[in-house]
Amino acid sequence: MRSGIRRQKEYTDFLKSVPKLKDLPEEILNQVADNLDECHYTNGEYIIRQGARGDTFYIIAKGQVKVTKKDKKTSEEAVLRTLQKGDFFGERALQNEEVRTANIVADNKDGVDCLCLDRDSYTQLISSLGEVSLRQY
Ligand code: 6JR
Repeated sequence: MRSGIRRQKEYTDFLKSVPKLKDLPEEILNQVADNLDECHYTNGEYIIRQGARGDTFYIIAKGQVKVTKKDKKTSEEAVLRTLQKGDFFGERALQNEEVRTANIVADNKDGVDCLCLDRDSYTQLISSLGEVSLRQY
């Protein structure tokens, strides 16, 4: 079994490869690493559903996801973009306590792994980073 310390080092190293997170102070990165959970999704699984309430922030550790949004008129889901390893999502519903603005669907035949952070940790450790919390699309 991996020890907690080894896992923390692995997560911290990974976080340092994420462009918008890597400049956080070491102490904050360590606290983020301490609070991360691993979440696994199968191909096609909805990680986030548009309109749902949400309390989780995600960083992709393996695979890619599709961001889709329902067209009000046609009710069809349009693909807005794909996100890949090192990209994050789910910040919007945490930022203003509103609902999820888009769907996030796992898009990798071997599945998608994310590192997940709960609302409290996000609020304490990451929300002050404008590059994450104020991201414009
Ligand atoms: N738009 C997550 C990635 C986009 C994007 C456009 C929008 C909103 P969440 O999808 O956080 O959950 O992290 O809401 O907690 O182009 N994402 N690309 N969201 N919203 C979201 C983001 C991520 C879903 C996007 C996103 C919009 C457009 C018009 C309101 C009105």
